[in-house]
Amino acid sequence: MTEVDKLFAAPLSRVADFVFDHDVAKVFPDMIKRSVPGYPTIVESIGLIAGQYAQPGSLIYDLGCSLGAASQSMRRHVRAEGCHIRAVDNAEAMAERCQEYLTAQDSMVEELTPIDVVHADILNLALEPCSVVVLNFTLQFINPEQRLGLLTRIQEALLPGGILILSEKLRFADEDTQRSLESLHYTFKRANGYSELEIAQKRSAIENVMLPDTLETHLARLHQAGFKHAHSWFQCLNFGSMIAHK
Ligand code: GEK
Repeated sequence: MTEVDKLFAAPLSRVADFVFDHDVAKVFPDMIKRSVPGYPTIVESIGLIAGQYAQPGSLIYDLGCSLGAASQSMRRHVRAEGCHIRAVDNAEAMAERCQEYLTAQDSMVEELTPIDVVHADILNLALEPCSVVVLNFTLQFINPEQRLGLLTRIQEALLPGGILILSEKLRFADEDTQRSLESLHYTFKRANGYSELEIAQKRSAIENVMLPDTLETHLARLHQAGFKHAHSWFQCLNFGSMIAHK
């Protein structure tokens, strides 16, 4: 069902801004695994973390779900009675394919947490009371000016004791650290079979679309959004994940 990512393999006369269309959806599982160091560990751990924090009878959100990897992991781990997962993405190609993947998971595994896939912009989505919210590499695609507003709405929707899991590509204020980890990230991509051309073209496609913040900016913003406590739980090269507690 999944194909090898060759989207940037041939020279392009003009590299357009990156969009989550049908071509991307087709190769997405291959693309994200070969591009994001630590992604499989993060996805598996999201299931474990959600399993610990999901409250009986509550809603769990996977915002910017793409093909639903985090949702699939949570469905395997959440054991609390009566939970429901809502996976949301504003890219039609992603939401459609996500639904197909989840239906396939349903037909193979019994008694999984029920889930619905919603094609919507998370900036306009009314959030219902929930115990766990996942933003797995989604916030970096949101306009920086709208990030605090979104996080505040998530904090307000969370039940007491609820958590947000926030994974992001990280930027580093210290220039040497930034250079070192960026260069190691390209080494990671080369080791996964991406050519210099693919790396360069992907970088120019994504640079106006995906705007990473520093870990310090994230933690300060989470506090500003009203979270009681926020901390990092994972980092691999320049990619990391945090938990924010209501
Ligand atoms: C995973 N979480 O595999 N509303 C809804 N969705 C959005 C919005 C928005 N405003 N902006 C971006 N997206 C996934 C991976 S990918 C990360 C997440 C990446 C969606 C966008 O359509 C895309 O599917 C996703 O956020 C980001 O666990 O490609 O690096």
